[in-house]
Parts: sequence; structure tokens; C-alpha cells
Amino acid sequence: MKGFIFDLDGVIVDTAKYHYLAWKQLADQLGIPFTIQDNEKFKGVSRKRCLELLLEMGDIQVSEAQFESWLEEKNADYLKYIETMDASEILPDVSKVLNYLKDRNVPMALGSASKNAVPILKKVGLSEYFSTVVDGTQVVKAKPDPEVFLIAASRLDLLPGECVVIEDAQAGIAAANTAGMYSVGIGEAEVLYEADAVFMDFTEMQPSFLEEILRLESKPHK
Ligand code: B16
Ligand code: MG
Repeated sequence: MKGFIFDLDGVIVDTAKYHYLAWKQLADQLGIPFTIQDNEKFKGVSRKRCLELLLEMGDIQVSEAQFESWLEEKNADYLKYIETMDASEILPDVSKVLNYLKDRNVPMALGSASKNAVPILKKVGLSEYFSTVVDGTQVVKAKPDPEVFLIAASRLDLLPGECVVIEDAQAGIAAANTAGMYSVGIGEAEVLYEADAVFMDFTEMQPSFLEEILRLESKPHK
């Protein structure tokens, strides 16, 4: 393994809670029950697809114009939450892992479905770690399609099989696996059971794991 591709929301920063609050606000307005469990399916999924899922849950059909206006409304609420973000929102031990890889000159990319990824990275001061950022403004097919990670690998000048993906979403783990990349889940093992390795958070990821993974010739067969 030669390069790392990090997801953003739920891996580097806990913006999943802000996405949840913004979707919940819209769901309440539309009279659609929406729980934290429902939000799991929205993780790693594009904004547009999330709204389609929400409207399916409420069995609501809308015009294109109304759809666009709800998308904008949700994003405006979300932007209010992320406006005040700073380095204090970086999840525990993320910086430790990023520095470990940077010190060893391991190339790193960001692979996020979010169209807000670049400003968020800037706000928390982590932009310099990533040699390339592939975000929701640059991909056509949303996770679980592997497009975002395949673009990231090619920009790192690596083969998919040489890349490790770190993800918190089922859709993201599926995307990494389809791409033939080594998938590392951050979160509950029961949710991310398709990942090659799972950690509750980065505090559980020891340097020995990173050393081992960097020595791997290829993704092990399960
Ligand atoms: P935006 P990731 C994803 O980011 C989030 O997990 C997902 O919940 C969100 O809907 C998606 O970004 C789009 O975000 O509305 O900011 O464009 O996890 O792929 O970094
Ligand atoms: Mg995520």
C-alpha cells in the first residue's frame, strides 16, 4: 500500500451531526419522521441523493424547481452550522495519523462526496496535508460508485490496489471495495462489516497498524 485516501465528513471532522440537524429540520417541515438511524443511510451519499431518499421516505413527489429549492434550503442550514468550525472540530487523533503519514512521505488525498469539502478543510487548517482533493463538485457518480476514489488514486499516480481508503459510511466502504482498495472503517463494526479493518475512532489506530498496512503487497482476500 502506497497512498491513503481520506473521507471527510465523519472521518476527519464530525460534520455528520450537522448534516443530520439540517436534514432533520427539513424533514420536520415536511412532516417526515427522521431519526439518527435514518441518517446512517445519508452518510457519504450526495446531497441530491439524500433528498431523493428523504422524499421517498415521505412518499412525496415534487417538481424539479421545488426539489432544487429544498436542496438549497438544506445546504443553507448546514452552512450556518459549519460557519464557526475551527481546528477544535478535528476528530481525536486524526492529526496524529496525518502527521505519521506525512513524516513518511506517504501521499494523501481527500475523497469526499461533499461540495463543501474545500472550505471545511480550510476552516480546520488541514488543507496542506492533502496533495489532491476530490469532492462532490468533481464527481458524476455518487458513492457507492467508486468514481471519487478512482479519480483520487489516479491523481496520486497510484493504482487502485495501492490505495487505502478511510471511511465512516457503508456507501464509502462499498465504493472502496469495488475500486479494489484496502478499506478501513471508522465507526461501528456492525455497520461497517464490509470493511477490511474497522476502528471505533483514530485513538484505536496504533502506529503498528499503519506500519503493517504500508508493508502490504496487496489487499488481502477475505
Ligand atoms: P454536501 P463525505 C458526505 O461527505 C456526507 O457524508 C454526506 O452525509 C453528505 O450528504 C455529502 O457529503 C454531501 O455533502 O451537502 O456538503 O455537498 O462523508 O463523503 O465526506
Ligand atoms: Mg463520511
